[in-house]
Amino acid sequence: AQPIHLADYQPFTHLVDRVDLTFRLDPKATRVIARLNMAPNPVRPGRHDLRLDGEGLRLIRLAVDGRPLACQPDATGLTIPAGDLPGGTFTLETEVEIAPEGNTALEGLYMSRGMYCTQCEAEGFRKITFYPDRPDVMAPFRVRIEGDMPVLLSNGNPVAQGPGWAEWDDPWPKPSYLFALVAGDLRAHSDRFATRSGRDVALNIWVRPGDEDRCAFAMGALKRSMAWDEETYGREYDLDVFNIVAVDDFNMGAMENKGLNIFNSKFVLASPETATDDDFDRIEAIIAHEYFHNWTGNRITCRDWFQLCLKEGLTVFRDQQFSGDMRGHAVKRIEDVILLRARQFREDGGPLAHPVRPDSYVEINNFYTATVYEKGAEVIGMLKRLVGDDGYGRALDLYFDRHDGQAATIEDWLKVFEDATGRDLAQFKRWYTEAGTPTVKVFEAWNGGEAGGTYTLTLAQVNPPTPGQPEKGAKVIPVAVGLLNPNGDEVVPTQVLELTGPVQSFRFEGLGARPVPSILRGFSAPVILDHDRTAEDRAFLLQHDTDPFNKWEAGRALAKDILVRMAATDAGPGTRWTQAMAAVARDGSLDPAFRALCLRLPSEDDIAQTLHAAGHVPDPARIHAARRRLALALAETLGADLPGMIAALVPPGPYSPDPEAAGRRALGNQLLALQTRLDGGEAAARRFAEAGNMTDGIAALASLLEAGRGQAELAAFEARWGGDRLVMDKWFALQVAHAAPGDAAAVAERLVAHPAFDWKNPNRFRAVIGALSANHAGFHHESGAAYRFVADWLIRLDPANPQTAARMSTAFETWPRYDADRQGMIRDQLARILASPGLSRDLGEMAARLMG
Ligand code: HT7
Ligand code: ZN
Repeated sequence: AQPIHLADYQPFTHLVDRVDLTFRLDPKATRVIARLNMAPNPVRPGRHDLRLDGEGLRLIRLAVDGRPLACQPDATGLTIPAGDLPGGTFTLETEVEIAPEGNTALEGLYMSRGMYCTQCEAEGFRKITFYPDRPDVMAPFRVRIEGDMPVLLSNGNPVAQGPGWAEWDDPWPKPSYLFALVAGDLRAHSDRFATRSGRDVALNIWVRPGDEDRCAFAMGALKRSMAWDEETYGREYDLDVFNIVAVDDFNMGAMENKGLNIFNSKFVLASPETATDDDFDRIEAIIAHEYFHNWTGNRITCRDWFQLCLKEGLTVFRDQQFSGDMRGHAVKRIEDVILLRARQFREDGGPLAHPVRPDSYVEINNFYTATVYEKGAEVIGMLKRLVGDDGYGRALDLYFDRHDGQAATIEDWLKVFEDATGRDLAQFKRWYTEAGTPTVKVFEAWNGGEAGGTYTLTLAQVNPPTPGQPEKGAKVIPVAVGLLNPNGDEVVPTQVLELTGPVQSFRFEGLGARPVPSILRGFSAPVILDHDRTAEDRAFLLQHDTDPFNKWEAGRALAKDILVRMAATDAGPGTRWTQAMAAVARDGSLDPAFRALCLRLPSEDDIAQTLHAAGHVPDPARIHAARRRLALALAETLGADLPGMIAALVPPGPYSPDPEAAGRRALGNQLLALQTRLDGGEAAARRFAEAGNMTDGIAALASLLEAGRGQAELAAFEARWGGDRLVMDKWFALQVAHAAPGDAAAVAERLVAHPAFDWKNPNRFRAVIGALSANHAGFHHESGAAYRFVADWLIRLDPANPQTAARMSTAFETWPRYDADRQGMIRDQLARILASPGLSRDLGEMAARLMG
């Protein structure tokens, strides 16, 4: 397949003024009748053929202004010659037949356990009807659904309904990727929201019968999101109804279709018995994210798919702000950075690196990445820091005023910031157009004197080569810095240094003593800080830094230094980190959630990333052993205090997922994992037996599996939850995630033979194959068994669901880090994937890029 280039963008030849759709639902033969009111696009003068996208559609009828045409579709669409079109406005009518029942790719109209649903982003609408399936063609839609289902839903407001039919009208012009339809035997969990201008909005969460009592948390999150967007961004909801539907078979997390969000049921359904604190957290964040898209994505959409970060980066930034407001900014920021480093830095450092705004793609589904989403959000965080909160507020108001109802670009976005703040963003734009994680090297100089000394901080940036981009210019990097004196007092409060050149020095004068700098506070830029620091300085910052992110970062860096040393040499764990962490664990003045984050060791993949960056070849087995050894050392340091500390952290009262209680459980369960290293699982087995909520139950089970126990508990868990798909996903994933390195592939092999392993369900597939690739030492076991197993399953899944197969192939993206044997084994698997007959465009593009 040929790549598509941003440079080739042209507006569409025609405008669509209005869309009328009729669906006659049938699992094997659904009829879709489309009436499109169209006109030539004045920005494309002259007469043009009309090219409509369409895939897998059986054309029944085609007419222009009532006159039948004999044009026949090809594999990707339908061309109506200019000569068959009137010079002015016209009505195009098509009737097609599709088979939702056989649609396992879960794009377009498909069926999930008897229920019809759609997924149109990015290019799924073309699997429903012939249409210019591109985001810059926007039109109001009216939809009639006929089908033998109790609930028939589409976008917008309900117009009319009767037995077996319903009509919906969406007055807001939208691109086809935001179209949605759902039909099924569903029950609603309902509520209402009054907007600040007085619109009374009906809210419904639609689920399968029996799941109604697991919707309350999601509904609360929706109402909090609606209120927050009004208060923080001045954005109100704009329809009379907001519907959410939970679906079991779904390729990603959720989808922001106008007025009809469709969610993976995993991100809606929650009760204390079935969902963990992390699940509750994610549900709140994803509900918010999809809701926020109503303005950043739907009212203002993307001109083309290269601009995906325009809506995704901004909406992630907004959902992060929201979660910070709801649950605490310090902990949220640390969690976001852990995720950014684990996913985006990993991507940026390998063969799949691409700019936040890519300039070419083969399959756009392959660009819903951590770079577009998470780095896209970081870029907005930097912009906000550079222009200040007021400047950001003015720019956003201007963005909504100027571009409401439009399909916009990154150039439009940067222009509103320039116009609102007067700042030139030409250099800043490199963050959008250049891939790779910059490294900022730090040099310090101290010049003491009678009247006070001068401290000079020199920062140098290095922008590494990435595929297709060997050389890069310097970026604008906001580096938030504060200085502490040797007593631990902050002598220079946070200020933002702007690094714009390759090397720059910043002077701080009149200091009484050589300060200890706290650099990159709040992780003010997505960069790797290369700062040779002593363990004393790190321990000092862990104790004294007033910036919670850098306080955590200091402990993290201490742990990483030790782990790198342990994995690369025969060094032992020493006592510095363990003593420091024991003090953190016991420090009742610190938020338990923050303490839990401090105690959480860097992941094995993160250690491998760090070792690679330091010029070592990571050995997965040694990393695994070092990490366990360090955890044991911490457990031994806390020793006999652990049971008392664990007991004291149990939150009072009935289960609640609120941040305070969740933080206590997070710390308590982390200490339980340490306790398991000392008692072999006695306490964890008791905790499992007594657990009154899923968070504690899963944590205890994970600890037991880590200790090589837990078989009886797994059986009890299965006996209790065997009928619950979402809970059983946890059961599958946990066993693979916590399998010993040499057993992981065999455990996965055994689980795919389990009668409940439904490989066509993306959640279940991810639970086993995804968990195996996330078990670092298991995936990279020297036998290569896990590499073969994952490749086998990607090859099997690809014909059924190319999007999910392609997404999961990122398991192989880190191959250049490892030794020649592992590199060879992974490349053999990639070659095998590439040689598979009938390989999809999705997986084909990924395997080719992974090969490099
Ligand atoms: N905008 C959506 C991205 C998306 C998607 C969702 C579900 C299935 C397939 C999908 N392809 C793209 C989700 C979001 O970012 O909010
Ligand atoms: Zn999104």
